[in-house]
Amino acid sequence: MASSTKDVEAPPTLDAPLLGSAAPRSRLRVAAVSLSVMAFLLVAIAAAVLYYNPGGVASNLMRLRENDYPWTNDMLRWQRTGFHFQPEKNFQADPNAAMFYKGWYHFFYQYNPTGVAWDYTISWGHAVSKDLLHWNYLPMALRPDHWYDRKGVWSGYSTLLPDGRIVVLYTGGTKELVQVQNLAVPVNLSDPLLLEWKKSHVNPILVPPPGIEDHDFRDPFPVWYNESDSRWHVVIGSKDPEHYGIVLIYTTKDFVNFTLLPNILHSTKQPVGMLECVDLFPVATTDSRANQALDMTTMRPGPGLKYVLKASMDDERHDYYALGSFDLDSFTFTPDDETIDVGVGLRYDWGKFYASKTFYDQEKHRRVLWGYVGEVDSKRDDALKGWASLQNIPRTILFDTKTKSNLILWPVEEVESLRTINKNFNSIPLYPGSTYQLDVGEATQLDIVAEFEVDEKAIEATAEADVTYNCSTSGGAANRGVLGPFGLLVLANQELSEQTATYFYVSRGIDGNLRTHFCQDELRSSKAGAITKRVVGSTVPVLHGETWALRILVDHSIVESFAQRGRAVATSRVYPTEAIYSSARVFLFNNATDAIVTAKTVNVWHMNSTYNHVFPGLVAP
Ligand code: DQQ
Repeated sequence: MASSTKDVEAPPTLDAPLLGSAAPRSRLRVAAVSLSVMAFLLVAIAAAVLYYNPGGVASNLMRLRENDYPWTNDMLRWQRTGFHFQPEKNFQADPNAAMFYKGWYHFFYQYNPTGVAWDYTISWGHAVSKDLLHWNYLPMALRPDHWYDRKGVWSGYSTLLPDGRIVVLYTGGTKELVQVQNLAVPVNLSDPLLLEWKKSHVNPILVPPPGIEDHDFRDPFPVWYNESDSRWHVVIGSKDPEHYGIVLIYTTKDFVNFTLLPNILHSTKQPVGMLECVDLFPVATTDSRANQALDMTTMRPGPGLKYVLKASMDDERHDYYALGSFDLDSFTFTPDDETIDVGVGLRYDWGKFYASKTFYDQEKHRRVLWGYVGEVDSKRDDALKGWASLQNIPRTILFDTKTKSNLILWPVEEVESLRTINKNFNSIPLYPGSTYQLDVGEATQLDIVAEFEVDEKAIEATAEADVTYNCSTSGGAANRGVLGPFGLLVLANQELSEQTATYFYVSRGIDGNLRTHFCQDELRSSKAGAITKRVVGSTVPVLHGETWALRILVDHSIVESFAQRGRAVATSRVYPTEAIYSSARVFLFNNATDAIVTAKTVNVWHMNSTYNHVFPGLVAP
């Protein structure tokens, strides 16, 4: 269910600095004792302040728990982003698709208007933008105000139909928590802001069919329009009694009367559980059309096309996709490779990213992806901040015609318009075990593009190395190998005791083949406890003749990293305590034992802030 965060791991207890000379043990002991005394004093002072000042920022807290960090208001304020979409306050989650309508990008999202966590008041927030970056909040589109959505207006899709109509299909939680599907439409199609919405008087339009549990039937999505019989096909995620994920399909002519098709669109080969927020779309696979996104509603299967089936896995809270084919007669999806099916193979993002959806932007002929990036701090910290969760910077999606095995996810081109001061670095040799500070000033809002080369001689001299390497079990950037890790440390303090490391780690198999791992290490991202810190990542294809390429968007408490121009992505939420404001730095590093790595080019841009504000003349949602 939506209310829980299931990928939480126990925070590790690593405290060694990543690089540079370690302090002698005696000094460490003295430092540790002084730190403990200071920490104790800070906690005691904070507890006293809270106890005697119940009207203060943390008035709802009577005392700090053991792992609580004594955040200051300045620290918490810093965590709010500069160029990401954020409501003014409270909790946001699933993007509920988007559309371009009469000159505006409309964005809908799960929003709790009353608190910083998911609860049954979950609604549809609504905002508009001209450029996907500067946002105007509008009044909420849908609230839980009928019996069929009393326990929440859950996720769904907003769809612009080819005939100009707009429909919203969404899941409602009834009083008894049965998941039903509902229809809503804009009151006035000539209003570019689509300010008013009305729910259909025949809601609910669908209830769970026989054999489907009441709480396993959600997130409807109109995928396909069949001109020959004027029918829409609508898919809904579910799971079967054996815990295999399934995608149900209905047909409808009017979004009121539906027929359940006897076959199912897809059943997972592994018992991966409930499929949330199912998405299905075509991608062009030929070089001539490689830069072109395709509209699912009108595109017919044929040569030069593949289909992407994506589902958000409720059990593990990650978004998986599979590449495959689509049969319009049987209306079924077949993955190219069953071992890379949804739930077991490729992911949109190897970090924190969930409940994503795409929309086809007919204005710029591109497919755009949003997912929400939840918090990994404590509920108490969210209450102190007054807000929770972010949306990633929207990403375009294309098929990778070079590897033919993955998608390419890349920040929308509009983001580049936020770039201001640029610092460029070329041909910087990084010797084994070294760091190199990039002198860019305050490093809290950045777009970094870097390319690395690894010393050919070291690669040739390495017969076999780290065949079983895996980002998440590796211990992170401090764990040295022959050919890695190397990359960047962002949101780092001068001493590197706080840092988020984004890096490559090259291993070599006995067959001689190199394998590149792309990882993001959050283990030292904050000195605060009560934060989930992990090493995330996966392998990424690096083709013959290619350099190792990274792009990193740093925006206060979010780090979005793209390897090999978007073949693999990792997003992290991080909450530094020292590497903030003017103390945030960025470094290159090479922690390989044997290879010299050259940072061939590094471009660092400072990023302008965008606005998120109430649409002029309207009242705050
Ligand atoms: N969140 C929604 C559900 C969806 C889940 C409820 C995914 O409709 O399945 O807020 O995060």
